[in-house]
Amino acid sequence: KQFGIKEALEVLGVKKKNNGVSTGSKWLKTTGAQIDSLSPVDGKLIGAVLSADERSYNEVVQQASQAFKEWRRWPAPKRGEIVRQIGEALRNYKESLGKLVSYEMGKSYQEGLGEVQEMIDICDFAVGLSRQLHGLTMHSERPNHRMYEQWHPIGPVGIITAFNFPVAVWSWNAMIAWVCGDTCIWKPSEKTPLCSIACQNIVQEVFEKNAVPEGVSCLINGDYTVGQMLAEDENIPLISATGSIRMGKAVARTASERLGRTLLELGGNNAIIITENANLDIAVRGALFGAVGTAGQRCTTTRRLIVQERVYDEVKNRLVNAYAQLKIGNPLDPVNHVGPLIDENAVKLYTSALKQVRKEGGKILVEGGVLEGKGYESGCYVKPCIVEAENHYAIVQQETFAPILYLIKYKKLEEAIEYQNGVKQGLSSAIMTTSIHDMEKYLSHEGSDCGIANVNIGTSGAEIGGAFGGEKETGGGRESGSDAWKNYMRRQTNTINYGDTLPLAQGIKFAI
Ligand code: UN1
Repeated sequence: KQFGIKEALEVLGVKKKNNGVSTGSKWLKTTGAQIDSLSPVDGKLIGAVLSADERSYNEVVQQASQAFKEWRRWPAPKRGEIVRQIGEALRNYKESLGKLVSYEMGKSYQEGLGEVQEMIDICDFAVGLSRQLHGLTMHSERPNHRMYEQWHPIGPVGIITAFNFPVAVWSWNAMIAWVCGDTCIWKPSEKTPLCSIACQNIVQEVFEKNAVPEGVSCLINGDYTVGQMLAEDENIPLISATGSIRMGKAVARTASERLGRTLLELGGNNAIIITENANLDIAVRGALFGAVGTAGQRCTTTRRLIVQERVYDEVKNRLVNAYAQLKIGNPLDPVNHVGPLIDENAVKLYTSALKQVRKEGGKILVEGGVLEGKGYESGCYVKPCIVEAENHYAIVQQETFAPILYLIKYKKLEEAIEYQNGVKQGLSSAIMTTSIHDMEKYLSHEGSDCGIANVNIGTSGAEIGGAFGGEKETGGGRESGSDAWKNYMRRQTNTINYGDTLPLAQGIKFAI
């Protein structure tokens, strides 16, 4: 069965062989390694891109720095108008781009469309924001003085993204950074390079129509060594990185060495607490999508289910039944719920996690395994599974990017919250309850310690309007909505004396 991938690639201007380094209209010569993009859906080669080498990297940074000098002079609402047009273009390309995301990354077509919708939403958000980049005014302690703060563009921003949201996470960063007056240099995941080519083409179409300076949108494909170049580079005042904790620590270490800023959105080990009085229909549905959606490869995926002992068996049975009905297969086929993992290495990590949890004493409730045979030729399809476990198991403490759900029993809410917070990561969390008491306790200072805490909603599927990110080893960064834009600007405090004397602050007397 054909799902229109060929047509989508054509519409998006993605070729068999693509140069992976661009400053906008220009695609730069490079001697960098070729990255082949294999689809986890059927194992076939979709196309290839060339990585950046040192020379093309330097050219990109120079162009982005030069473009910044001009772009920052465009009035913010004019920059917003450009982003508005990108949102329009994305509406036109939604089906094609959603298809490419699904085929190159392996998430369902529905989720591919959802990802493009997130891009459209952040464009809309950024357009409004372009008229609201406001600072505060304060009262000076000195007579005839005025004090205020303003926000200025910061410079070229480095954006490192992961394979699991190959287009949306870039857009959260780029659209906001652009209305803020920054230029962007995107280092996409080497597992989903073709998505980046498509995005660059869409943006370029808009930029060209509006004579946006060359270098406002730059692309540098490559592996971690290219990301490392960004982290080291003093010309890049801010690095926004999404991915593993290991990657985030490396980026943070390198960037902090030169006192560069970082915005990190790293791993999660997200839990849902189900209390005894929860609406179990909502709870089970929320847990199901949270655990198996995107084949467990969201940083917001539900990895742990912490269930009150009185409803434990019922939740367990309902989930086991639901898992039995899951259809695993080609994510472009709308009958399937679960697609493949990203590659064979991810399958290995999944298999070894299952082995380890068994060794630690976990009891398998829904058996896992790698699927073989017709439709599963890529070797990347695995069965979502459920394991009865204890929170302290070493493997439960880790984030395995796969559909493995750990069930944990509790008696008292305090204990459940302790389990939930008792991991190194702090991204997303949820409670399923109808008790106001439990809900408020969960949301209070002694409740969830995560960046996201939901009630009667699963852990994944956050809207772009809120600030997205988490605490502890998740990295502390906040992207997307609310006032996350402040990360992409520099703050300046200004005090103006409009009198004809010079009173000093703190009443200091200094006279000759
Ligand atoms: C990610 O997995 O890196 O909340 C981002 C969600 C999505 C974004 C996930 N809106 O699940």
